[in-house]
Formats: sequence, C-alpha cells, structure tokens
Amino acid sequence: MTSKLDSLDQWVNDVAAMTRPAKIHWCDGSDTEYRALVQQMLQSGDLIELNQQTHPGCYLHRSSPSDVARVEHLTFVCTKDEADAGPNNHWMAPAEAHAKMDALFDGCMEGRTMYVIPYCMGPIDSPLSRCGVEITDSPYVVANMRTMTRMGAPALARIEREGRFVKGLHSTGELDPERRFIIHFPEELSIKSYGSGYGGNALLGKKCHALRIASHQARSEGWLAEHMLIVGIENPQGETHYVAAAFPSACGKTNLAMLIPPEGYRKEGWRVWTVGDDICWMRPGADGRLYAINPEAGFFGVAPGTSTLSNPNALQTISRDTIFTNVAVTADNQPWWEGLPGTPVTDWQGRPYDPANGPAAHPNSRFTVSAKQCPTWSPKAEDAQGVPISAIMFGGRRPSLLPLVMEARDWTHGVLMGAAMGSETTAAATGAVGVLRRDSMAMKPFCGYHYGDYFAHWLSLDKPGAKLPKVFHVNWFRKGKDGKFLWPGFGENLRVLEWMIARVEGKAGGVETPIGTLPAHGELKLEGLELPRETLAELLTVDHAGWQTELHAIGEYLDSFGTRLPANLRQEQQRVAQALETPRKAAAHA
Ligand code: SAT
Ligand code: MN
Repeated sequence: MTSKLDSLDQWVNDVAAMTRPAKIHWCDGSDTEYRALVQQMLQSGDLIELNQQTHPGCYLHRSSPSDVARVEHLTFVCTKDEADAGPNNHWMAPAEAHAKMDALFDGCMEGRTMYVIPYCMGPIDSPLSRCGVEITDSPYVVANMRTMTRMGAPALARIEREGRFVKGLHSTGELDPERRFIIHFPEELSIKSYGSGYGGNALLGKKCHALRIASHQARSEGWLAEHMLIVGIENPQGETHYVAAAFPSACGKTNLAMLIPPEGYRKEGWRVWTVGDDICWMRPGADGRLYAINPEAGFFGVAPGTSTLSNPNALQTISRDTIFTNVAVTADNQPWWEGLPGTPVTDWQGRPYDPANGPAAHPNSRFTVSAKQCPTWSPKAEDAQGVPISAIMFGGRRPSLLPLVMEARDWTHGVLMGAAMGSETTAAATGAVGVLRRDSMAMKPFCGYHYGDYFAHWLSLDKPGAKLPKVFHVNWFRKGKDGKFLWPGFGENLRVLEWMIARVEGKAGGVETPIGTLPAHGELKLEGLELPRETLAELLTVDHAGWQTELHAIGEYLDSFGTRLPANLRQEQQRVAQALETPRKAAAHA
C-alpha cells in the first residue's frame, strides 16, 4: 500500500533534483532545532543578538535594503482561464509561469540546505484548519514559520492522514528585484516564490497560502478566508462578543486586536481578548452563525508606532523571544523604532543613525513573535470549533467623508460597504504612500480570484437559516481642517465597539441615514474623554453632496468588474445613491 506521504516525498525529491541543495533538512519544529538554527544564523550574520538582559531571546535581522515589503506588481495568480484571476490580480498562463519559475529555481540551492517545513494553518485539531509544506533555502524563513504557524511533527502527521496540502516552494535567490516573483497556482494548490526574503513574500503560510490560495479554496468549499483581525469583547457581565475586522496592511489591526480599554471601562470590568491580528477563516456552523479561527500562531506586526500609548500589550508581547526585522538599535543594543523613548545609534541598514537618511527604523520594520506571549491572548484562540462572530467591521484610512461608524442595514448593504472600502496606501507594500485606492474587504492584494466572483460568494452566504453577523464600517483616520486626527483612536475605539455590540444586542436605537445607521445622540459613551461637541458632530456628519460623488465613484469601480459583478450589488449601490437624492436632515447629530 502506498502512503499518502508518497506524493510529498515525490515532490520533495523533484524539487531537490531541480534546486540541487547540498543537504535536505525536514523541520520537526522542536526547541533544539530552533536553537541550532539561531546559532547558525548568528554565525552567518543573518541574525544579530540584541541585548539579552533587557530582551532575552531577541534577535535582529537586517534584510537587503531593496527587500522590505510585499511586491504587488511581481505577484501573480495563475489560473487556467485568465478571466478567473480577475482585474484585481496580475495573471500569467500556468505553463509559462512554471517554466519561468523553474528556470530561476534551477540549481539555486547549490551548496545550501533545503528545509522542508510541514505546517498547519489553524489549531492542529480543528476541522477549519488546513495544512501546507513550504520548501525554502532560508533559515530565517524557517525560524519565522515556526513562530507564525503550527510547524513540525504534528502537522506532518495531519498531512499524512489527509493527503492534501498546499505546496509552497521558496528561494531567496539573489535578492535581485529584477529576478523576483511571487506566483500562485490556486487550481493546483501551489505557490512558487523567488528572490525575496520578506515576510509576505517568503513566509508562504501567511498571505500566499492563508489568503490567496485559501480564498480560492474557501469559495468552492463555502467558507471565507479574510484579511481580518479577530477580537473578543467581554462586558462586565462576563459575556463575550467576537468581532472580525478588515483593515488594509499597516492600518492598526494589531493595535485593535490588543486594545486596552479606557480606564473607566477597565474599572467597570470590560476585557478585551486577542484571537488574531491579520487573518480570519470563517465558516457557517450548524446554528447558522459564522465561526472563525485565526490560522496563524504568531504576530508579524509593524514595529514603528508600537508604543506604550498605542499598544502596551504588544510591547509586553515582544519583550522576549522575538525576531525583529529592519528596526534600529540603541547604544546598549536594544531594538528601537520611531515612537519609542530613547535614541537610536544604528539605523535599520546598520549605518550610524543620521536623520538625513530618513527614519531610523524602516517604516515597514516588523516583529515576529508567538501569540502565546500576548497578555490578552484568548484561551478560545486554540478552540477547534472557532469563535462565533457577532459583528464584522470594515475600515480604512479615510481622511474625510467616512463617518466614525455606520452600520449596514442588511448583509447585502454590508457587502457593498466592504466592496466600496478605500484607504490611503501604506509602507506595507512598495509604491507611493498616502494615495487613496479602493481595497475591497482589504483583500485587493490577497484575493486569489476574480473580485466579482468574490462579491458573489460573500452574498451567497445570506441564505435561509443563516444568522449572519451585523456589518459595520468604521473610520479612525478622519482628519480635521488642521490636518489632525479627529478621533483619539487606540483604546478609545472600545467606545465604538460597545455601541456596535449594543446594536447587535438590540440595545441601541441608532439613527437611520441613507448611508447606514449611525449612533443616535448620547449613544456613544464619551465619559472620561475630552471630545468637543463639534468634533463629535463632524465625526458623525453625513455630507450628502460628498456621498453622492462617492456613490458615483463606487458605481464606476463596481462596473470595472464587468459581467461577473453580481447584479444585486450594483442594485444595492443604486439604492443607496437614490436614498441620497431624497433630501433629508444632513447630520445624524444635529
Ligand atoms: O504581507 S505581510 O504579511 O508581510 C504584512 C502585511 O502586508 O500585512
Ligand atoms: Mn496583513
């Protein structure tokens, strides 16, 4: 009898024949293995030891200066039919892509070790989890995958049982931006990535598997793979509601997932539980509700801006056993980035710090750390059944127009809100920063198939018996005329979450407006917060003329998906546009 592992062995042999490594190492995920890898990387210079008194078990990795973010223009989805990849993806014919990549992989591991990493995305015993195997020549990738996934022997055992796994092949190659490609074959459940060592391009379990390949798989299997954090909000009565929230990269998902309640809320007994900070897999349960797991086991968070003010939980999480990438260091060898006290002496490229060279830490510098170290890590995060989702939130960086919070009137309207999402670009991807672009459900860089089909899949969840979450849109990034943020954000965001939960529980009336339901006067709890009345009014204003222009732009954007755009989504856009034509009182908060 042939074992299910034969196909894995066969693939590993084929890859070795192509890449010709000096050695093959099957990763078991053990502490001994991790320690040996770290020693080896300290010797090779891939890792630099940080101050072990202040930061035990912490190391610094400096990447090649041209390899610091995802490269969307070099990322491809290769489906048999070009139309299936959609206008939201770059496409190449599968045969052409394989030939191109195999030419790059030919002999690329000569003299190096090839690591075989069996991993599981999600709790090892969860029916919602999925396995993969990444082959890489980068020990840095192995160390990161060990933190970010359930890697090693238990994953290999599950793969042996199931037989099905995602095949990911990665080599750092020459780190030449001209010879760099991140290629997905969703129909073959496989990934080929060459020429980058950066997280989103090289840790193939993350964006490549858990979003691009998984979204494709989820569509055919009736679930959702989303770019969302998952957070549990426990009220003073001890009841917990779980919320999933989609924001583009570097818009504060990690901060929201680890939110610390304002003092008044803490005294009353509110608690916040972190389930995930980046990716959420959800599927309908027997009771019709959506149940979610975080497929990851760690955080690959943005360092700059992480401070005692913005995210003390994250700071505590990364005080030990963390790999830092592209941060600066202080005179006593502690990791440093903009937003922390103290002064850097060496910048992210290892040069003596000189403000003339820009920020000391790269704006997309990162920390990799086990989720178990997070003080607010939810015990439910390891639950094989996942957590029931009460509300879904969409949000982006919108300096104007979008109110602090609004609720969709039903699922279809919620899907429209998600599809219409826009945000200013950030340093998480190469390219201009601060440009407004549509980023439906924050999945623009990650949806592994045609956005029109994706919207249709979202709409299809609304079927008899479904008890879907309420859908909200939030905007923490609204700016006043002086260019300053109107809303304080961070822990204060709990005030908005509390209102959302009150809506879920039917305890807040809200005010209906053409764009959705907004908090009625007095419904947002503002005790202990100095927020001028006018500022609140501005945060909750519905600017009819501005919204009419916005709805027009949304209509044009939806039309760009052609015949695959579900007709009822376009009708929903028209419904909202029409509602805006009807004159009514402009402000929810007069
Ligand atoms: O793509 S990464 O996972 O490296 C970071 C992000 O963009 O969310
Ligand atoms: Mn992300």
